[in-house]
Amino acid sequence: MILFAQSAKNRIPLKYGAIRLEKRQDEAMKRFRRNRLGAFIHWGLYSIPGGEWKGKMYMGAAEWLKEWAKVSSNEWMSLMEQWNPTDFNAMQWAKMLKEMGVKYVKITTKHHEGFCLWPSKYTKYTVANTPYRKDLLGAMVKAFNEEGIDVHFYFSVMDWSHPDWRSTIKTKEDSVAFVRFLKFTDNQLRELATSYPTVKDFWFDGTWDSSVKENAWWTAHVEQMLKELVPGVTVNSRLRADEYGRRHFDSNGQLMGDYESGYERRLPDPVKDLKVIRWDWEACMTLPENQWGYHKDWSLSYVKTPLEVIEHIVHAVSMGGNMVVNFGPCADGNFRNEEKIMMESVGAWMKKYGKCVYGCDYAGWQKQNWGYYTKNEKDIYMVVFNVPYSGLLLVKTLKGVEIEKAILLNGDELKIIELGREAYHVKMPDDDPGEPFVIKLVVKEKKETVDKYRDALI
Ligand code: H79
Repeated sequence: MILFAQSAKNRIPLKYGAIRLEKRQDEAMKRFRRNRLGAFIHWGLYSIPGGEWKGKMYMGAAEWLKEWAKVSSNEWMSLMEQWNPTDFNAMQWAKMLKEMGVKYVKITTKHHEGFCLWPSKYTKYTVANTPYRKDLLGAMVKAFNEEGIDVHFYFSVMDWSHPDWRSTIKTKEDSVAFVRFLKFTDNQLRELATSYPTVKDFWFDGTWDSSVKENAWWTAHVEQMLKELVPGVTVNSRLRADEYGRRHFDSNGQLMGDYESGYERRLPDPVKDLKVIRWDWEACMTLPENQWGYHKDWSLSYVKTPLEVIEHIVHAVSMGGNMVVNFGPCADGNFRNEEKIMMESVGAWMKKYGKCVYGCDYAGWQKQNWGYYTKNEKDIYMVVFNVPYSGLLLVKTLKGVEIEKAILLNGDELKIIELGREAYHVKMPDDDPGEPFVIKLVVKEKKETVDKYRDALI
């Protein structure tokens, strides 16, 4: 593409930049892409206080409570004495998530606080040293895999529990400590990769500090190490920095890691931001405005409805991205009711209409206000969220593409009215489905279409 060709001329040599210029096309990456819908699980010591510390409720993200309430690491880690999720049932979690229709789950193996859900031998702050004792991560990996759900590991590089963690390197001592810290992190990552070899992805967080940016070599090394240890593994862009301290995209504007992971609690604009289709990407979102871990009081911010979550999922897929919906289970091992209802509602919709999500991609057709297009091979899906008063859904095809049929997923055919020059009306079904629904367009290409991936802005 033109933009790549231009930058190729001015490309500067980088030691720790992108290791490839195009999307990965191997089987493991195709699987990551096909999966499209995932769930996040944020579960750690922060799930115990649930946003409340010494009688005071904090509105900030519950998993950052240690920071908001200025709790010392020792005091925070003493929460481990209360860690005993007796209601935790990995098979039940796997079944619930399977019902929701997610194809993969991203689990917080270790969040910023430093508490490990697996019995790491490199720190005492693990589930093994709590009243619960058993390996929670291992139980989840096993149960999810048994249900055919891929497991991805969330891993925070920033570790508030570790004496050698530094956000900035100011002295020689800092630098020596940080080298030890990187060694410790390597050990934990190697431990995760070898103890749970079915892991499909590592999703890094807590990598924004200058200490990490100044050690770009280490981010490149981790990507390489994990890829050697786990064939096919995918790694998010948030891990990576180049030697100029550029993150996600290197100094030549090329994506580092396998997919872009900057869309946190937001999505690209379906018209203005079509550039995202040039790389793989994954967005993640919370149900409240910004709560990842369990927070006792969900009245403190707006909570998304199932309808909104379904729209976010389709929105992401329509632009060639994945969507990960977050859940923050309670410390006792139960999901809150709002989350259970969300899983069920999304699942019911995915069961009926998931065809427009799994394995689907950007269709290249001009977005219309009734909803989104997705595409699977030759089939185009219209995912209708807003029904116009006229009951007529405007469709503009790509040049040289003709619509032969418009059919509901139950097989009913809809009336098509040709308006001329690649424009059509598809007539709403007589009975309004009363929920977002899907129309499959069977299309015929009159001739080779050349502008499939045109950027709407150029
Ligand atoms: O795990 C969830 C969040 O806890 C974590 N990522 C998701 C998946 C996350 N929280 N915040 N961030 C990521 C972004 C960090 C923002 C920061 Fe800052 C801005 C870090 C440093 C400057 C906010 C302001 C936090 C500390 C100061």
